[in-house]
Amino acid sequence: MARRLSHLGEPSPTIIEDVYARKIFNSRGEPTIEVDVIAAEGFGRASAPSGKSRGAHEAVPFPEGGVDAAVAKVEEVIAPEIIGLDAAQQSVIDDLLREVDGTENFSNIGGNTAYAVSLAVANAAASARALPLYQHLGGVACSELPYPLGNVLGGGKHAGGGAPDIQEFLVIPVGASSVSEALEAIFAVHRAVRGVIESRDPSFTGGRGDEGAWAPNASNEEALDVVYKACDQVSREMGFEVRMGLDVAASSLWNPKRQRYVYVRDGVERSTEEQLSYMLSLVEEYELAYLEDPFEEEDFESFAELTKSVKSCLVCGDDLFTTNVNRLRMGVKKGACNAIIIKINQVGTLSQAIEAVRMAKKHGLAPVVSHRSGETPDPSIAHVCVGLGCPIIKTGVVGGERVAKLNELLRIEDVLGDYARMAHLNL
Ligand code: 2PG
Ligand code: MG
Repeated sequence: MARRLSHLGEPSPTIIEDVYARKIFNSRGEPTIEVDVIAAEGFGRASAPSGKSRGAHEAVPFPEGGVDAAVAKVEEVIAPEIIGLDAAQQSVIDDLLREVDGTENFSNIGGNTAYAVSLAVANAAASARALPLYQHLGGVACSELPYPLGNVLGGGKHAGGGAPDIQEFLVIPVGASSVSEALEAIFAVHRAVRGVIESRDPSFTGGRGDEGAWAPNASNEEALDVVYKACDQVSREMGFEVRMGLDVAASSLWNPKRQRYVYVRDGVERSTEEQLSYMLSLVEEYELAYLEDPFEEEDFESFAELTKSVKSCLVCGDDLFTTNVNRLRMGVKKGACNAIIIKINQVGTLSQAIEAVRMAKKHGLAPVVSHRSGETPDPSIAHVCVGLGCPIIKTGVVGGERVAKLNELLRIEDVLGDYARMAHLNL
């Protein structure tokens, strides 16, 4: 170990002494990678989530050979490079990961491998500095907390055949004045949704999709009505507004040959123009506060058309942007979206995600830090969201791996005490 000094030439508590990787399992029971980073005076761990409805422009999750190959890459290729470096220099480590990989999309070492190393390094640096990760990333002035955006009913690729075509029916408690109040509201809506489903379908088995959202045998319209009713009920009970959102995940519905959005459950096909007017009608009828991926991932123009036609609704790009600054730059030029999903493993490293957040804020897009459908109990994204000052966290409602992030927000709120305040929502 030759390089044991920090970049200031002093002995540093954040110097990386060892890196270790292992295979663990995510919430779907699929294998994934976990990385431990041991710094001179700290320890960091992170594990990678996995998407099911992935964007075409995302980083490749694992190298050829899967998780076993990823673990071997960490030990044989990555560890020797980063041992001796300073974990506090996140961008140096992240640049190195890209260099070691040598491809545009992390197809050599895997985006999830890069994710786990990058975030474990950040956690190790925070631990060595005796700071929570959000403060390591955002500094001492960091005190704004995000609104939770969680799905209470689901379909699409995250559920079975009888469920709606729209992937996620989301709720956001825009009127909450604290995280604890916000969480009470989303859990109440989740419960209320079950009640409304059962009142309409006594044979409902209580089945849930990948992210813990109820997966009923229901058309898209029935599902929209159920969630709208539950939001209304809980808004009245709680005394503040809880609004509805959707993740259409429209690339999963798009049939490029037919040039149509195919809604299998509803037995309906829509052209791009019809999809636009359908989306506009949903925003109006259900007073949507949030609409993610309403069009397929290459159709920047329709995103722009919708964005300029709605008021008090965030039009968010997930598969459209894949947390990638080059895609975001295209979106900004065309006026597509006023919000962007930030999923670190879509690009691989924390530094690249930070760059996307900065660019989004500069151009007035709300960054929404997000989980994946296959998650681990790793709570790091709650810290990333607070540390980077993002106003919304999309991390599901129930399920241990989702609640892990929400409970971490409660801990942060508790520690901040009187300094805690909710972020500003441009709604
Ligand atoms: C999405 C996500 C998370 P996946 O589309 O936004 O909800 O799904 O992780 O399967 O891409
Ligand atoms: Mg999405």
